[in-house]
Amino acid sequence: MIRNLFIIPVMMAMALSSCGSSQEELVTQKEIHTNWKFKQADLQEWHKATVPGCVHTDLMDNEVIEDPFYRGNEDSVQWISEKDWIYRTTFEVTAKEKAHQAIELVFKGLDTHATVKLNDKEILKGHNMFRTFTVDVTNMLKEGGNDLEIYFRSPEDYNDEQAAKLPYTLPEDERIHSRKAPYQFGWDWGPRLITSGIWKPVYLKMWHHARINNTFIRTLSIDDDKALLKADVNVEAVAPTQGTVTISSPDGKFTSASQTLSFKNGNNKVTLDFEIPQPKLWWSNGLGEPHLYNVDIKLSTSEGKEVRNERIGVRTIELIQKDDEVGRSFEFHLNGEPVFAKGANFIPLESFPSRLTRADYEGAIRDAVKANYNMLRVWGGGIYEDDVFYDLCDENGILVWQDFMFACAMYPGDEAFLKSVEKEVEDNVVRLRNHASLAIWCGNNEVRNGWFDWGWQKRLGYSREDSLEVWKNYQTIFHEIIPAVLDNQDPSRDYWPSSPSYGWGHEESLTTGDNHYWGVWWGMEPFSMYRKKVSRFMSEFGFQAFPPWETIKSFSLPEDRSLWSDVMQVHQKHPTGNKTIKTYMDRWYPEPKDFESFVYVSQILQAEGMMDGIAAHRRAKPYNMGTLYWQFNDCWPVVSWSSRDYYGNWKALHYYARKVYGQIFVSPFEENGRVKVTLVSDELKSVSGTLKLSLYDFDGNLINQNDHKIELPANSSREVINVAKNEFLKGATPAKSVLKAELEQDGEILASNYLYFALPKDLKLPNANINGSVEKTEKGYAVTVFSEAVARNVQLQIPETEGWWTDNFFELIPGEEKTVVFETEEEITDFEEKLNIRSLVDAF
Ligand code: BMA
Repeated sequence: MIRNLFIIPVMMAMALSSCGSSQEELVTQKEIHTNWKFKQADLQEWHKATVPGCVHTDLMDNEVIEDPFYRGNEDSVQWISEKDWIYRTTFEVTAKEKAHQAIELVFKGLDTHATVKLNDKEILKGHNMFRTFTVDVTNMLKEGGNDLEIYFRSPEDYNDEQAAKLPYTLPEDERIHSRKAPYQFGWDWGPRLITSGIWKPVYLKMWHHARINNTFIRTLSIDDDKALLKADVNVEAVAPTQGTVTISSPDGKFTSASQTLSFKNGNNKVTLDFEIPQPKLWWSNGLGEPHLYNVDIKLSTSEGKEVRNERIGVRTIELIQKDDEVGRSFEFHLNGEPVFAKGANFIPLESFPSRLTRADYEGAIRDAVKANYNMLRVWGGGIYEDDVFYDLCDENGILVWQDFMFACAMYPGDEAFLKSVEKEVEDNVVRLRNHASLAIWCGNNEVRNGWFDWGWQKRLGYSREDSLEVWKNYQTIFHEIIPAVLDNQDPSRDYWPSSPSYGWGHEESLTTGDNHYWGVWWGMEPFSMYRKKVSRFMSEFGFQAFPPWETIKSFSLPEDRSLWSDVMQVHQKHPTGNKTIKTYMDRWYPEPKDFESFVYVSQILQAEGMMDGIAAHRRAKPYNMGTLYWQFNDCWPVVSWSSRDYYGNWKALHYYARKVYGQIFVSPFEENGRVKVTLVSDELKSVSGTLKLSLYDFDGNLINQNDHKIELPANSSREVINVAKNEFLKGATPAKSVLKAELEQDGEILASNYLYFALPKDLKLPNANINGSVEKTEKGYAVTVFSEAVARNVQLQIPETEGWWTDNFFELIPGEEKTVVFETEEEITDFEEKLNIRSLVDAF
């Protein structure tokens, strides 16, 4: 008897596991992406539609409108968001599909005020493009054709209606009533293109018995021997049933953990602890490998199985804020190590995000990595990014600062709105919480700052009661609803209610928390103020530049190509943008000889000015522990603060960012009549080397050279040279001299940089006569250049060709050769004729 009892369960277990591989899938998914048509609600004609997509791109595909990015077309498409739109399809359901115990219709994203009908019956009303909507349609589907219709109400209409219900006006009230991407209503770098449509996948999810709803995997503790992890697996059952949940490693990196239990009808939470032996940690770019573990989460019941795969990183990430003599620190610690955050603010890559592809995201993250970023801030006026974005950040060691989507405005506080916000936050937290790259949740962008500093209450004539109510609604969203969802769904991360902590006019912005310093640009303060306005963490600051000439050509005709033309003004969204660029340019540079030269100089101006700021932040480590400039990218071809344009072309700033964000950064600078050199290291161990300082005149004569043996401590910033300027120059003319500073280790240059001793407009740069040779290489074309005199900001260009220069906007000292590669997949037969080379002196 005893033997039998013992044997039977083992045999059952064998039977279960042997059918494991052939077990049926519990869950099947079927996309509903074909046969879609759309029309303007008050017209008769139906057109073909693309799903996922949006009405603007559909209208373009049907040649109803022209490309809104071209010339001044933006204006001519404004009617679209004043209209209602209807999307419709018919999809087939087979008898086998219909036989599932549960069937859901899932909308990953409806933009925005959507009424959904299935077979003529209303099944959903949605008012939030950031949510996933799931409708139980088990008893509503027919075998054969099913009609699905979505009516999108004009977002402008909806906003007007909601605004009229309030006794006061909320700032930005033409957009804040809709939970919809704020930037689409127009921003100071973005066009006003307010989309409607099915912007994310729509599908049927069909299942038997039970299925996995979602998972939450987190690291509890790490030591050299092992990491302890916990997984919450949320299982939903159609009826009470037995099942097993298993966590395993598909590549044998850890021992599986499993639990068999009885599920009740509805939601069931299963918690499993598991251990990873000798864990390899996840590190951010520059500090080590962003190691990821594959984890399979499997649910099996007598009816079948469902397997989900997650990739997780073993790491700890904390925001450390400590009171000190000046204020309070703001620094991220990754696996216990303080990390200097280097990167920029990420806005949506597109005005029409539904047309983004994986390749678009790959290109963007690749360029962040190439410029030595380790952090991107997903800014609160855009969208919660696609899963692909976070996957790529995980794989590439890019930490993510994630804002919730609230920016530069106050928000309503009615029950329906708050409920919608709560659901949105929950959907996105659950979707993103397993990503190793996700470092922090942040409530909003500049909402608190705006309330206290931008004069809204006065301008909008608020009574005391109005102000109390609007502020109370703020508190409810950012200090009650969001923290409560995070407590429940992601207690593993820090929450920062609003960025910045104080507006840049406040003393505290320099001593406590994070800062958006806009004295340069908005305040017209000189770039040199960047050195004075160093805070604990710079989460925004920036300066505009024109996009590359080829990008300007893409949206303009020759007659549009001047600073004040109508078309160029359409592609400049800041109220005084071009004037501001010109004012700053006049301070530093002579008048460029033509518009194309102006465009080039605007990029140099941006790069040099921002370099001043970023270098100051880097030198101020550890007082300052992060610098995220405004802004990484663009959503259309425009003049903006970006360092990488809409087409992925690098402005000069992106090349400069790569240098200043290097693991080792050499920073020569002039201050109070003294020449100083600071060395910054982000390495976690000390670095030794030789600092080589070479002073040249513009003909390339070496005036002075000296070497200094350096021992640079781990994760530090050290001033290593501090000499009176006169003494340093040894009688050389400041306007005709340049210092090259290099850190050398065993014959290898770890980092280098240059310092000029006069403003660009006072420099006596001679004609450089840059020459070169070209060689075809595996990846493209290698160009070796040399010059007869010092050449500043050398730019190489191949017009009308897609490709990327491995370096650009660099300095050339006579007697030195520099080889850069134009990486391209194109065959360029007349490369040498096409190659344009210029340097700063050629612009005037
Ligand atoms: C910042 C951002 C954006 C804006 C940028 C430039 O404060 O948060 O609102 O685009 O300034 O003005």
